Amino acid sequence: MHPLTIYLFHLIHSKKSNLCVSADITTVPSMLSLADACGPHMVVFKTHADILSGWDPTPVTGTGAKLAALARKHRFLIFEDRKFADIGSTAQLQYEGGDYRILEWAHIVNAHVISGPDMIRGLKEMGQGWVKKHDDLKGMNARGEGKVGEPPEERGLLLLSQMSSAGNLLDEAYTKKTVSIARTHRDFVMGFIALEPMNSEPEDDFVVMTPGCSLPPDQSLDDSEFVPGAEDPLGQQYVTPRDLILRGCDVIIVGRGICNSKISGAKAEQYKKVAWEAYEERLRQ
Ligand code: 5FU
Repeated sequence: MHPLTIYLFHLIHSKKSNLCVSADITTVPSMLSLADACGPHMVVFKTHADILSGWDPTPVTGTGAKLAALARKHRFLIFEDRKFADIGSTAQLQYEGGDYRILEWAHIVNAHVISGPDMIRGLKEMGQGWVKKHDDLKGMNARGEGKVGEPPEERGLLLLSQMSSAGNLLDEAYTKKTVSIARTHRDFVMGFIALEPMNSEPEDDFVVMTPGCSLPPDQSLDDSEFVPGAEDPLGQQYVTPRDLILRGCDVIIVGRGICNSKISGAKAEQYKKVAWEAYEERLRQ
């Protein structure tokens, strides 16, 4: 199993949470506050670095370092939803370079395989190179933890094998092809962004993280400006956390249902509880 997957499942069970909070907000201070407020309730924090204004690229003290410190404080994995899709060489530059230097702070990134499998090889070279460069941080225990129980310095990739948006072009043949490409890079590909489990061969141990997840408004709690329904006005399609977990997804990804709320920590806790109850129900079946 991929080392980050081992750590992820350790977190899922110790925090009783299958929740990934997606930071679909546009300033660095609000993104960091969201990570801090939701940290106790989530196992993964998903970012879109390129929608944030005020990104501080300074090594060691900048935005990436601040986010990494929160991940250590609350124990969660950072997933930059970069959706790489270019040729391998360009994807490597996008992963390592620019102001964001994603490689330094994101445990997980994702990619479309539209440009072919060599792009995965390119990203894998960078991810594995990063781990080698950080020998001191590499040692993991059996739970997949790094030093003092913190997230390990491993790097992993999720492939988009399905999407939640209406009319997307990822048909069944594309999904199957994506999974078969993933099988050739098990040492770097942790799993998929998908709407259902993708494991079908005995040796498959891919994780599935699923966006397009919402709860109906809760009168006692809900103060969101954006209350997700069955669809948003731009084709996002929503399913409840319970549905997703019962169909076998490992982690639910929730964006505006949490991050548009003034009480994002309480909303995260609400999503966590509903998903965890469904997970326990699934384990009993
Ligand atoms: F790959 C995908 C996908 O198929 N659907 C998505 O919604 C990614 N996403 C991301 O999950 C999207 O870019 C948002 O960051 C997030 C969902 O946000 P929402 O506010 O919960 O709809």
